[in-house]
Amino acid sequence: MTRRALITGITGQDGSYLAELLLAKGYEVHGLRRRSSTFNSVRIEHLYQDPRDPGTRLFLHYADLTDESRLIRLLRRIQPDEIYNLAGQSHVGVSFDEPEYTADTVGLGAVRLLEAIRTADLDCRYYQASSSAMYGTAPAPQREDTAFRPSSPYGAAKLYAHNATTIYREGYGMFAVSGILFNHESPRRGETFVTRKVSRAVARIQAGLADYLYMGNLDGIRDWGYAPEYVEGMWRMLQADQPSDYVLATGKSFSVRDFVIAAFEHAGLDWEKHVRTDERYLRPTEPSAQIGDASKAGRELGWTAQVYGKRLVEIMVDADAAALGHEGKLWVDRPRDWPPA
Ligand code: NDP
Ligand code: GDR
Repeated sequence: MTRRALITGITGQDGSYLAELLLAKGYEVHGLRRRSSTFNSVRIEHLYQDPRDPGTRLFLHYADLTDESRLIRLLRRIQPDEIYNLAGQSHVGVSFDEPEYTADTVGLGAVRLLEAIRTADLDCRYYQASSSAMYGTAPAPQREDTAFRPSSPYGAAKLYAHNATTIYREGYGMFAVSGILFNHESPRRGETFVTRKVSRAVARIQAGLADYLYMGNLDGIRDWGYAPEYVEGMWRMLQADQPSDYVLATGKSFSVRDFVIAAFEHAGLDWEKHVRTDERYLRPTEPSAQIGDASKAGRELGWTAQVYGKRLVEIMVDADAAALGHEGKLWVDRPRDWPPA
């Protein structure tokens, strides 16, 4: 029997890679998309299938996590076996400007979806996109049993959704799990997250289209992995015998400054000539160093990160440089040696 999956946030970075993965595994994939005045489906354009074709296995539905009745109606109609909740306002900096909206889409959005599953009386498995931002000021390395101390409205909203997922698992016996994912990047990363902002700027400066890159705090320490590997980890969590939460991370630390230097060096440029600071990109608070310990996922799911550090920087800078040459079509973004040997 064909398995059926529903992805909220299918138009985002992770949603696009997850849709690719599930289609390759033979799933029928349903995705929620938001109504927008401009096209917001560029990351999944290459996966588009004509809904009139009888063999179609990808279906998109207009919906928003702020609209509970729509979620219930859709779940009743689609009857998914697996739900991946990846949707929501995902920018930490923006969450300081829009804390209420962030709480609504990220925190309450997850609860609306969990309630819709109960209301529609579905027997399905649920994945919640939890985040290392929930650890906030907790000291590194962080793992599943590290106490959460979020330091942003986004981290607090994610923690609410994370706790709700645990409550629905324990209270209603649902197969509901949270993947606590550390930063994962790719050429499909949104242009305002730091890695993509840097790789895009480096490509443009190298091509003579820009002179300067304006940055905020360069001292932040992150654990940056490669998004296509992380969606495989999400899928494995839902195939496990028992529902349990897992950290996915590389375990390697890199500062924002390290990333900037590596990106400029890869393009043969001197970063100090091109990088300037702009206070607008500073945040009211920053978390402590974010470095994950994913040994539980390694032991129980056989998952380990393969791509990180300079290799990740190179993949992103090369893709942005190539995109300048082919009209920004970033879905052609796999490095030649993918998957890594
Ligand atoms: P993106 O920002 O790329 O994608 C977010 C998705 O959510 C988009 O499809 C967006 O739609 C959709 N969305 C936003 N608000 C709503 C709403 N109100 N209703 C329905 N859909 C909405 O994020 P990523 O792909 O990077 O991340 C996926 C999830 O994982 C997010 O929840 C993020 O917070 C979380 N996460 C991400 C990590 C990372 O490093 N990437 C690490 C840990 C957690 P549209 O395209 O229309 O904007
Ligand atoms: P993060 O990622 O906050 O970890 O959230 P982001 O790339 O936004 O910032 C990383 C670090 O870089 C510093 N920084 C800047 N950040 C941005 N965006 N723009 C800048 O100009 C800039 N200059 C310096 C930041 O201050 C920070 O220290 C990401 C998101 O994907 C979340 O959804 C996810 O949950 C977490 O990762 C894990």
